[in-house]
Amino acid sequence: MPIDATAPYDDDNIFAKILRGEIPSTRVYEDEWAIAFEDINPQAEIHTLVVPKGKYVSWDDFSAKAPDEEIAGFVRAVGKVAREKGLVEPGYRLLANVGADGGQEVPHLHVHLFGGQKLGRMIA
Ligand code: IU
Repeated sequence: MPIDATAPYDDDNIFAKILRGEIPSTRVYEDEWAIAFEDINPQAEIHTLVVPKGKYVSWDDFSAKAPDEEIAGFVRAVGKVAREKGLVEPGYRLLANVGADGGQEVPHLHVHLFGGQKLGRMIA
């Protein structure tokens, strides 16, 4: 079910549980600001989710409210995951779904990292 990006943060969302270690995940990266794990329903050869440790519902929430240090830490973490996966050459794609029209289903900000193949053009 797509979420309302303006709803208050829900501590019981699935990524909050993954961050707390209450639900297992295939964690491939962790630093002070973020974790990354493989998407359970991959849409590309490589489909990794990068999730900030801070409690932000969406990109909107994060970009409006997170301190600059946290934004920098998260953005750098996304780049590091892509580099560690060897994706800089040949390239990769980042995506953040926001709210109902964006098709966001999990109400904790996450950036999708796609790669490992030639990706087609897409809007939907
Ligand atoms: P979205 O941007 O909120 O639509 O993406 C949610 C993603 O989280 C989607 O690609 C799911 O396959 C993925 N996911 C997951 O990796 N592990 C889970 O337990 C659940 C969703 I629920």
